[in-house]
Amino acid sequence: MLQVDREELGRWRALRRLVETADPPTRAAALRAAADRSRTVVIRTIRTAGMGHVGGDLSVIDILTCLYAAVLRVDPERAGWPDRDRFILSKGHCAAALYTTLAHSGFFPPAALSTFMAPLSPLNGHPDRNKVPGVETNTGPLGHGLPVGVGAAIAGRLAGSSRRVYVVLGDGELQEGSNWEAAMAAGHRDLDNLTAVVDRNRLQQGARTEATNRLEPLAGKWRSFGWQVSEVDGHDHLALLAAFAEPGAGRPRCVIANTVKGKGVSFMEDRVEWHHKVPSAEQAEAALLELAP
Ligand SMILES: Cc1ncc(C[n+]2csc(CCOP(=O)(O)OP(=O)(O)O)c2C)c(N)n1
Repeated sequence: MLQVDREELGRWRALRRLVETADPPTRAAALRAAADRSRTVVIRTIRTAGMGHVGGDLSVIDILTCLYAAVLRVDPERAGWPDRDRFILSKGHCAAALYTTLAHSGFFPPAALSTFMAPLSPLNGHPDRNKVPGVETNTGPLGHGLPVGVGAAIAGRLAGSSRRVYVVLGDGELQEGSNWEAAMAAGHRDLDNLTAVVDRNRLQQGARTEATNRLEPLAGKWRSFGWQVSEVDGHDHLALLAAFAEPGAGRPRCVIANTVKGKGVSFMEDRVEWHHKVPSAEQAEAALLELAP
């Protein structure tokens, strides 16, 4: 069973305090350092496992860093606290990015990441809520996270709780029709306790999203389903935080985060093959050098 890591927990609490109280440049620098550390760990984790989805991990890591360092009301010491916010990584193939962020928040020791996808490890290729503290729902089959998030938001409302639900989706994932049923239900019920974040890196497995099944005008689609929409640079931490802090309008919110698949490693950026290619020893070394020169 994975247990809280006290050292990481202390570090995470200090980061949260700093992000809350510091001036914007200091806040931005702290978030940048946290995200870069996570990128480095993701590369090492995937290299050790010999499997993973590095491109999508690197595109989503700034979003995850912002959520855990500044937005989500969670407590790694009480992972099941009833009024915690619920976070769902619907693009569950990017489990390495989620596990790294959870480990860096103190939910469990980062050393466990070296077992990613190994036989009997709790850190499976797709997240399992029964094995990993902090994981709220099992994901991997695309198109399920938002419907579950809608249910969780309705449940929160029925319970009279102030908790919020956040769901991170892939843009390729939006081609699953279940997302649009969920979006329609959330709009119909004015679920103002629900935030969807689209990791808009414009690539999916094997192709560009727009070549496979056009998503644009994406913001207009969400608006037409009754959502409040903002669009930001998904690698700009302060812009992400501003989007999450926007005053509500009594409707569900969608943040379209424009990102780059493979962000931070020049030879992986916006390259379709890095969806699930594993870096060689030399490539991993070059990537780590770019991330921490
Ligand atoms: C229902 C379903 N169909 C197919 C897959 C295989 N698959 C895994 S990742 C992926 C592409 C997802 O693209 P996107 O949502 O844009 O993720 P990202 O590019 O951010 O990694 C596919 C088709 C799956 N996991 N679930």
